[in-house]
Amino acid sequence: MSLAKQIGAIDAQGRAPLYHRLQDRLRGAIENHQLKPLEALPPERDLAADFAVSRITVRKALDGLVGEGLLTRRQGAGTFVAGRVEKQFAKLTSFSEDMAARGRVVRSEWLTKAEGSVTPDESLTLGLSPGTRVYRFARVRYADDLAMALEYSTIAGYGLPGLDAVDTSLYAALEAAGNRPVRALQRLRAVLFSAEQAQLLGIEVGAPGLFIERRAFLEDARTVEMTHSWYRGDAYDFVAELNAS
Ligand code: 16G
Repeated sequence: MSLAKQIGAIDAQGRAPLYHRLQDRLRGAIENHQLKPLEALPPERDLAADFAVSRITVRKALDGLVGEGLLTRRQGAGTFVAGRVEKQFAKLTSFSEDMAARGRVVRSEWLTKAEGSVTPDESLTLGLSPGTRVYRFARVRYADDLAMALEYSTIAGYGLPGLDAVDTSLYAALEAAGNRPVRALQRLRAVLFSAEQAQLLGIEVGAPGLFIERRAFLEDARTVEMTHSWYRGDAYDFVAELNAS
C-alpha cells in the first residue's frame, strides 16, 4: 500500500507551504506509530509520486524531520524513523557502546583535542596537584547522521599514554591503557541549549536538553575522568531501576 493511502494525503486546504504540510503529515504518523521506530521510509522519488509533490518538496520535509530528530539518514541505506535512545542511567557505559548496542554508527566531530596543565577547578574535581598534566577532549557526538550530544572531557594525565591514543572512543582508549573507570558519580539537570550549542547540534536555540556531569573513578579510587555532557532532550530517555531497600 502507498504511504499516502496508509497515513493520509497532504492537507489540501492548508495554507502552509507544501513541504510543511508533508512534514506535518509524516510527523503525525511517527507520533502515532503508524510509522514505527527504525522503520525505513520509501525512497524520495516514490514519496514524491505517492504524495503528488516534487522531490524538492519531499527533500525539504525530510530535512526538517531529520533536524527535529524524528528521522535519520544512513549513507547508502536510506531514511529511517529514529528510535529514541533508552539509556540505563545506572550503567557505566560509553557513548560508543550505547550506540553500537543499537546498531547505530558512531562518529565524532572534534572541537578540542589538547594537552595542558590542570585548572584550579579540574584540580579540585580530579584531585590532582596544580601543574599536573591533563588531556582535554571536546566533541560533537553523532549516531548515524544525527548530532546527539556535546561532550567536554578532562582526563588525568596518567590515564592515557598520549593524546593520539583517543580515536573514536575515549573509554576504549582508557581501557587499552588499563585505566577504564569502574565507578562514577553523575549529576543531571534540564537545560535549554544556547545559540552556540544549538548551532553545533543543528537544533533550535532554546531546545531542551540534559546536562550530565560525570566523575569517574578507578579501582583504587583515583578520579580519572571528568566529563560535562549536553544530550539532546528529544533523543534520550534515561531509565533507572530502583530498589526499595
Ligand atoms: C558517555 C559518558 C561520558 C563518557 C563517554 C565516553 C554519559 C552521560 N556520559 O557519553 O562521560 O566520557 O560516554 O564515550 O553517559 P566514548 O568512549 O564513546 O568516547
